[in-house]
Amino acid sequence: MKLAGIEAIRVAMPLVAPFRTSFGTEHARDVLLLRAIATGPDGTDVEGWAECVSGDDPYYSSEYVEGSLDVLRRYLVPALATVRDLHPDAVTPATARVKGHRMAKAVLETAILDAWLNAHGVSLARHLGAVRTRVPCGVSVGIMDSIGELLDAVERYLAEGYVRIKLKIEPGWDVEPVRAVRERFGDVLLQVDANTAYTRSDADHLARLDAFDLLLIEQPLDEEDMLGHAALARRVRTPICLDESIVSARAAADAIAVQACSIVNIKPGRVGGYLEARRIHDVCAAAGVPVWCGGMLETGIGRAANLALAALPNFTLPGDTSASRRYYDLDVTEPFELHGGTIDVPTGPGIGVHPLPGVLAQLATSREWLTTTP
Ligand code: NPQ
Ligand code: MG
Repeated sequence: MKLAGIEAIRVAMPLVAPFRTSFGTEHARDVLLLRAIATGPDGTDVEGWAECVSGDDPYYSSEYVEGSLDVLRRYLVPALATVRDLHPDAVTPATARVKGHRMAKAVLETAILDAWLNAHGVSLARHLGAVRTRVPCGVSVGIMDSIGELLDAVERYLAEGYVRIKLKIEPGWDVEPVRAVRERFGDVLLQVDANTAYTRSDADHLARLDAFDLLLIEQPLDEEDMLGHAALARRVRTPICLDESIVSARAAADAIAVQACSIVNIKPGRVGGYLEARRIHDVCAAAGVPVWCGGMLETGIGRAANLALAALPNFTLPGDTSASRRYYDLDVTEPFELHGGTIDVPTGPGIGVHPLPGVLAQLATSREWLTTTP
């Protein structure tokens, strides 16, 4: 396959409601999409689409949209010019000289992967090794101004059919909201996500969450504090799950080896793409560690690919793979909908979806061709 061009498209996506976490309140996403154009083996052109999960600001991770676009424009896309026969497996080696920037590398690899799969008529789900045609879905619920508001939100999501609730927590918003949700909604599958908001000295406090039979506590401590998580895992009964700390298959293997976590959240953007995400899945499966698919407020483009990943065998916990309307009134693709607590895994070639031209025309704020000239 020969690369003909890569276009960067930025799309303004207002959220249906503000989403508050320990690192800030989001009102909208400035989404970066890549559109790769390539010439397939039979001489006809194919498109590949992918979404970058960088936030507007470097508050969840060090990456952010302007930075991701900059490194794509200056380094990552030009690095592909040296590759003659472009295959998805060639993207990581071609860009390996660039340190970090995993979200930028992920969107590039995924756009090439989608184009290549489109050229070969193979779905991403099949390519990754999916074993399910639909996946059970959970929902992530932000920090609210009051317990009453939180209970109303959880009630709505349960009525929509979500099979698992994840509460965002931070110091001052943890034991009481968890208690309130547990008392009101009985034995619903429930977990919490701290996004690094606690320190090692909070271990006794976090152990109070043991009373509520949570599935897991996600990323309570700093992303670099692997041994702190191992110490915390010995102190609390609730399983520790890592998100921000797991940046590669090696990091996953190390975290498991030192018993820093017993469950792993996999986000392809955070780890450099779907191929590394599958390696993490395999490392965890071999160690008997369950995984689940995280979410980054994706549009239908990122959501479609996440559903394919979540259909792999060791994704045994419901993911943050919510329906389009959890985040957006108007999605860039045909909306993904929940039925019976599940979403169908796309079956078409590649990621199985593409942006609706009318929606893109309405929401795009800029379009730019990235040059492949080194
Ligand atoms: C998590 N996601 O699991 C993330 C956090 C998150 C669904 O809880 C812009 C960019 C907004 C990145 C909001 C969920 C974000 C973001 C939340 C990441 O930790
Ligand atoms: Mg998280």
